Amino acid sequence: MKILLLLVTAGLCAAQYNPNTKAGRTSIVHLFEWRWEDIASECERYLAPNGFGGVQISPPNENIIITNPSRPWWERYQPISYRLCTRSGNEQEFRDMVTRCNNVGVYIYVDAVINHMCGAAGGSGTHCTCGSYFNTGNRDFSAVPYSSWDFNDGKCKTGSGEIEDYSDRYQVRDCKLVSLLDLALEKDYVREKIAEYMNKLIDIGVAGFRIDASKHMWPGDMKAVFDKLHTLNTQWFPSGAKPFIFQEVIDLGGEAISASEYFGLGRVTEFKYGAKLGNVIRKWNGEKMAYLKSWGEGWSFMPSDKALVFVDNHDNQRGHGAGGASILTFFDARLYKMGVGFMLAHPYGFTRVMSSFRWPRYFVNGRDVNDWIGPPCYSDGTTKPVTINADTTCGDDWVCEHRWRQIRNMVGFRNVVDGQPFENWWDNGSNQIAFGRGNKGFIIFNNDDWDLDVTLKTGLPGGTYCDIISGQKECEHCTGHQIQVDNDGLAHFQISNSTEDPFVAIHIDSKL
Ligand SMILES: *[C@@H]1O[C@H](CO)[C@@H](O)[C@H](O)[C@H]1NC(C)=O
Ligand SMILES: CC(=O)N[C@H]1CO[C@H](CO)[C@@H](O)[C@@H]1O
Repeated sequence: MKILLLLVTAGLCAAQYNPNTKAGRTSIVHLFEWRWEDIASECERYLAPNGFGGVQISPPNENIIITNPSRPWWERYQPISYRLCTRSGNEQEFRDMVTRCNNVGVYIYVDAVINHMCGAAGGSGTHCTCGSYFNTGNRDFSAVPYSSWDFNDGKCKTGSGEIEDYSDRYQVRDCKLVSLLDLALEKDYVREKIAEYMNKLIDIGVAGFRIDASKHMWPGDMKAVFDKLHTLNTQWFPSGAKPFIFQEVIDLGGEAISASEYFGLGRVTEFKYGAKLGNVIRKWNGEKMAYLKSWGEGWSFMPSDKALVFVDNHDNQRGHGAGGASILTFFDARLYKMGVGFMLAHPYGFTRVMSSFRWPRYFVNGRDVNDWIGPPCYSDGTTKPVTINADTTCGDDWVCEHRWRQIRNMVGFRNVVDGQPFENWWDNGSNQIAFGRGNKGFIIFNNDDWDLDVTLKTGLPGGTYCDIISGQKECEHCTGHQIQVDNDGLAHFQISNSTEDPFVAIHIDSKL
């Protein structure tokens, strides 16, 4: 009996690392700033049929309305209460989205902003997305409610009350991050209020959380909150399933706080991944793709089963957060597709695909002065719906990288090769590389400035395969290049360095 209990407990704990996605669905997509109504439709019409496992959504709780600058995307990281109304929609629309997505097996992951409330200069009034009264002067957030007792003002030891020195772990966790009012998570009342919010979302049917600004909270305080969380809604999830937790901890090395302090609570965002991959694919700092042979822990990343990985996120694609200039984004589409293709083919980590809106980048002294611009919206600030063009791309400045053929088909590739070993590596000592995933899939890149022409062992059974980068299998036809694999698993590849997408990927489900 005792042993059984122990086993059950261990199983429950482990579930926080488990994304809770349906079997055979191995990636989630961040539909940054999308409206709930559009996400519900996207789950049904696109994400489910194409094998996406889930959606990370923008924060669903009430936030301050910022008018100078006009409605920046970052206003959603300035909570006013835990009421569910934002530019993405109201509670009714939120519930409808969760139900409709869950019903087609695409789960919802909430961006939970629990470290802080809005900025100290927010003022007082009802200029927020549900119209709840607040006053930053006396720390009154009436709709939670929080009062001055519930913030870390007395605990922070810096003169300004702000984080002044990132090498001091007490400052990083007890002081204000860019003036955001820092909640006292050591207080049971605050823990209760946060847990109440998260439990409401769990009961509605969400599958997990991205925990914003985790580095700025003590892991022990976070654990106390997570210990109060319900198990997932059994209408869609197995009994006893715990919410997936992935924590935003920016750790590029060399700071007081390391990602490993959070491994006990769930997965952690691996920010080294996109920063290093960007350097490799851009061929900066003497990097080359041949070095990717030891990608993963071999590059001193965190253990694969703790990592949430991504090529870019909503912060570092516009120069916020970690990463810097090397980060690949949709603005560098050709390199970006290679980067995302590599990520989705490689077994390391749990993968998140980015889906962005376009903004007019404008660099002054190396900094994008338009990095604040919010989602496509009407003059009254209402977020525009995501329109879908006849060719399946998105309109109105919604980029929809997840709908790009190369990226969508690689999400499928990852599902097909799930659990298969990384093998049959080849490289030319430079930027031509290839590898397989057991006998299920094979991918080859030419990021050199000359053509590739080589015969390689793929590990795949003999047959004719359709390349899922230049096209795909439709009925029994291939709309892209065909690759012949002989009975020994050998295949001949030719990739011109100036082709639109200098990589080729085949898998058993693309066999004709
Ligand atoms: C292909 O390589 C040639 C040099 O061999 C180079 O001039 C050209 O820019 C390359 N094309 C691309 C798209 O990188
Ligand atoms: C170092 C280097 O460039 N090695 C090889 C890369 O691949 C081509 C053929 O695909 C060779 O010609 C190069 O010598």
